[in-house]
Amino acid sequence: MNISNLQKARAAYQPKLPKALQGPVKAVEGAPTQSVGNQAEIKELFPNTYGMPVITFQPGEPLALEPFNVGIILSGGQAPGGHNVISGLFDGVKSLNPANKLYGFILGPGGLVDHNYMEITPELMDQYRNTGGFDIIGSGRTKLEEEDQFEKGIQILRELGIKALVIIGGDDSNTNACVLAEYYAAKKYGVQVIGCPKTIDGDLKNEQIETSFGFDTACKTYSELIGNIQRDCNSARKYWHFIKLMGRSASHIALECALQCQPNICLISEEVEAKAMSLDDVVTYIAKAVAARAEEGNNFGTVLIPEGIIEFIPAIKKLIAELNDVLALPEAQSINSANEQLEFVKRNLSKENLNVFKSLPADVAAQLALDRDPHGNVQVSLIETEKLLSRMVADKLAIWKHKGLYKGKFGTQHHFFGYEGRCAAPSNYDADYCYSLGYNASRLIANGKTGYMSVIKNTTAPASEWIAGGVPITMMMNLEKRNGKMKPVIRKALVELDGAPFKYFAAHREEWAKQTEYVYPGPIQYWGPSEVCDQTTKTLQLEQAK
Ligand code: FBP
Repeated sequence: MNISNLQKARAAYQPKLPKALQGPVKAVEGAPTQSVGNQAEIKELFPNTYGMPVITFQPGEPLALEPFNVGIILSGGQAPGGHNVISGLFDGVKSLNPANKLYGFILGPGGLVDHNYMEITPELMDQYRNTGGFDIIGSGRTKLEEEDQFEKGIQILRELGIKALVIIGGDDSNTNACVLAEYYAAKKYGVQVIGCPKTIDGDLKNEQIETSFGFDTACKTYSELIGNIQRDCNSARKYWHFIKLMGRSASHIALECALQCQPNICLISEEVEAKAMSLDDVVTYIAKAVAARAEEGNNFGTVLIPEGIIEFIPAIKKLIAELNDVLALPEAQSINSANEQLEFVKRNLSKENLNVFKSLPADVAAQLALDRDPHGNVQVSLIETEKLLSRMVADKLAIWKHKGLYKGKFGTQHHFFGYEGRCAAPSNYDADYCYSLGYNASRLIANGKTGYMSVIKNTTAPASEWIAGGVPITMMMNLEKRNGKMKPVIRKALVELDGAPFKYFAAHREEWAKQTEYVYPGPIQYWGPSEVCDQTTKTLQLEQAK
């Protein structure tokens, strides 16, 4: 493998661990827990893993353990720091007994089912410490939900002598981890399953999980790019830049980038829904800001757009809900051309939703009617909302110009940032956080836990003061409709409109819209002053401010 100088230097970085994980631990148990919703139903579905206590690790005595092997799976979209979760787990498992082995299942959960695996040796591990990407074993989106998948899994786990499986994923993958933990516990197979909170989207968080890993690095990477665009924009003063940002349904990434870069406009999907805005309302909001800046002679600016916005426009949300049901109908399963699918959808939609469907630009309507990802999500990253909105704003401005209400110029550029940040070299925060999450998972395994997610808290404090432990995954669950059926799932965390990050943004956005108060964050720094290298996201700082 050819190695860059940055990677060589970064390989020598020793990630920090919370004090409690620096030696042997003891698990301190809290009170029994409940799920966030549908308690009776979730309890019935998870009789063996429901109600377990939250665990906190404190310094303790060494455990006398027989050697054991562990398996690891990377699931879903890439997020910076995945390799450090693996290196933390590797070092943690080896610290318990150097004879312990770690096996990686290749290309996601499918690797477990298809018995596709490799041993993570010390030499292999050393090539990937503190690097971005998931390429050490690859990732995939196979959904683990069928008994025959679990049974195929147990065959290979037994063959390799694996006592515990760690699944690194977002809300959907951790939901699957919980279902698997429950199944193996019910069958008394003696294999533990531990989850780990990953996703750049930042929507796997709650009272127990401060942030999902990768959000920090991805947002800093996008903010560097947005800052560069804003500097170009403020130099040439001739374009409006429409920038779509990944994040699936939640607008956490767009909000964090807005807090870092102070763009002229940032849309927040959750607000669009709360205010019941139509597509035309959103377009008018942008067009008014463009016109107001033109009045001051500023025919340039930046607009941040969360990729899931279209799903939050109430009329379109209703349409998507019905489309999901229609696409889950048995007759839809044998359709094999996009055109046929489009016609099928049109035949089966209610009149009201059909009208909304027909009112959408053809490319957007077609995308909404296509297949969902394996977890039932609309593939919003494929909808070119940045182009759609800029086209509609241009049309509106043209009408206003005709009526003499607008005299500016409206030149546009379009960008979509998502894949650019998902495999970036982890920031110091993500390098330490991920290593700690992995190391901590080894302690949950050593303490015999299953159905838990590895959690590290208090992460705005120095790493030595971070709090390590585990949270039962059932505690985060409720019932939601997926692929036409009610299913137990981890509740997604959307942007809270009464939360500190949104309130800070809302208090400043009018000024940012009118003035040019751009901030240019620059690239992630790994060495240098702590205020440059070790800052957490603004979202976390505002949320955790006492
Ligand atoms: P996860 O939810 O699996 O972490 O993936 C997040 C994400 O990056 C979203 O922001 C985006 O919508 C989606 O993955 C894109 O999926 P794909 O990698 O399959 O194109």
